Amino acid sequence: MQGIVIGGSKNIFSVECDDNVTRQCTIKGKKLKTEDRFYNPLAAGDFVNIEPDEKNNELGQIISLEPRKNAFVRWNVKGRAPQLLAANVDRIFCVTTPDEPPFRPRFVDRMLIQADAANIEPVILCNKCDLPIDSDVDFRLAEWERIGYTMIKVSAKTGEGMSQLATMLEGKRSVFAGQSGVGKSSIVNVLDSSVVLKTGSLSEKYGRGTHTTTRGMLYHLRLNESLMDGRMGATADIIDTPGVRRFVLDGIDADDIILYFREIAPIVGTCTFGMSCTHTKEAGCRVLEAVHAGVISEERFESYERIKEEILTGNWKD
Ligand SMILES: Nc1nc2c(ncn2[C@@H]2O[C@H](COP(=O)(O)OP(=O)(O)OP(=O)(O)O)[C@@H](O)[C@H]2O)c(=O)[nH]1
Ligand SMILES: [Mg+2]
Repeated sequence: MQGIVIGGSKNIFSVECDDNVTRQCTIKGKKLKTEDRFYNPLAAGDFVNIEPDEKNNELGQIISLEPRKNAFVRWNVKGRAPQLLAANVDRIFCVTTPDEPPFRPRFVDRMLIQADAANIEPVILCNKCDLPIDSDVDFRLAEWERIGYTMIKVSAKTGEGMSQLATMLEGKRSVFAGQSGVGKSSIVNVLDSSVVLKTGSLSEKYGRGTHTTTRGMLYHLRLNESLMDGRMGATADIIDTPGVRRFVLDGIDADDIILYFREIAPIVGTCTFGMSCTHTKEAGCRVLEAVHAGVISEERFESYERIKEEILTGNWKD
């Protein structure tokens, strides 16, 4: 029988099966044949084949994993392996805030890079737009839009922008990712008022959020009709993920990182020294020229330099 993984830990997974029964499943033989490079063998959104338990219909064993359409991962520093955050999704919503927790544009840049590397369309979802927006933050948000990323601004608190978000989510499977405390679970609660996820206040001590959500989990939402112009029956699948303190890239070479900066990539290769240009000091470097001319923003260029450095040194900053 087939099913979709709703959530789970290292050993036990909730699988919503084709007969509409959600079973708690272990992996038969403890290991799946296909995947052993990941920290966790399965993620929310994975399709699996299971054998229901003969004695207890609420239990089962996972026999195999169906090939993934895509997977959103990050490098888990402590586990020293890539960690699956979600599988088989249509879009990744990179959730950020102008403040509370403090705005961290490089965190967003890394999520955008990892999404592009996985061939999944990223959307930047800026929550807490009820808070005052600093001019630096405003510039960065506008810059992402200028270079072609889809941006959506909402407030889970006031409801602003939520109809537009609901319309984008309808009929699709999306993942919410971002720092702890940006309001990922709060947004889910506003989209479907029959869902009540735990949300947490920001930790005073760190101003970073307290990791309220501890496991990635797939929800079948019934979007509130008030968000859909009174239309009932609109649905959306959302994978809510736990906030991470650091989003460390997985599987991207330092030399390739520049190609994931959408506004820089088309210029790479046009420098006088071609592909061997390091974009640091060469005469005839078209990338540096574009930075000086303001075609590429200094902020994004610095983000590129720093992320490249992080990959080379393994010294990842918050
Ligand atoms: N001002 C304001 N606060 C918000 C908004 N949305 C959420 N919050 C608050 O932000 C805090 C964190 O919200 P959560 O939904 O728990 O954040 P999260 O991203 O799910 O956090 P983790 O589960 O730890 O990753 C809570 O105190 C919310 O009430 C908003 O739009 N505006
Ligand atoms: Mg949460």
